[in-house]
Amino acid sequence: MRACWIVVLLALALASPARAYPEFEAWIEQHSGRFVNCAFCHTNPDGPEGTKPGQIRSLDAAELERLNRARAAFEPGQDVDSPILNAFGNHIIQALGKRRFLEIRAQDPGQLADALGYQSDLDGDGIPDATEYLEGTHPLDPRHGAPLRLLRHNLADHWLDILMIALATLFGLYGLNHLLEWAARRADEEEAADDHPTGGGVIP
Ligand SMILES: [Ca+2]
Repeated sequence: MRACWIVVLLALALASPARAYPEFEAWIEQHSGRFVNCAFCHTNPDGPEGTKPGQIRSLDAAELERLNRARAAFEPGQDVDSPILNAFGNHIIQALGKRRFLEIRAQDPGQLADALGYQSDLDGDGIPDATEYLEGTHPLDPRHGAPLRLLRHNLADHWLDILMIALATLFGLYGLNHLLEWAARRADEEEAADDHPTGGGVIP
């Protein structure tokens, strides 16, 4: 009996650190209506368990060391660089600490956005990571975001380019219009000269 308990406890000890956190995935999908997978926070879209790149059984000794350091980062502000997490996943643990992260997971995964705050924008698309979490868009893909937010950001970011293109187009059209008018005038003048020749030097 004692041996059974040891086996069960050992299995739990080995299994629990490797588990992903599907509560967050489920919350994002329910809140945003968008489908997300483990790649929202993990290196591998199939999650942390397995032998594929970015999964636990593929890690070498140095990567396991980084993994263990990240797992022990219970307080915020520590250097977190877990090989099974992507930049957003590492940012969460670094910003909140694993203790607060696990509390949010148990209480309400929706609290994660406010806990992170709205300053960080890892992909630089103008949409804070926390907002992307709420809206189910990927915080590491600058092409993935609510279309209107991306449009506003792009307009604000590239207004000078857009203005220059608009001015170049206007000047181009203005110049083309004048060129066509000049060509038409020349054609009219040549036609008039053909209809009324000047007489070619005949002296009366
Ligand atoms: Ca973003």
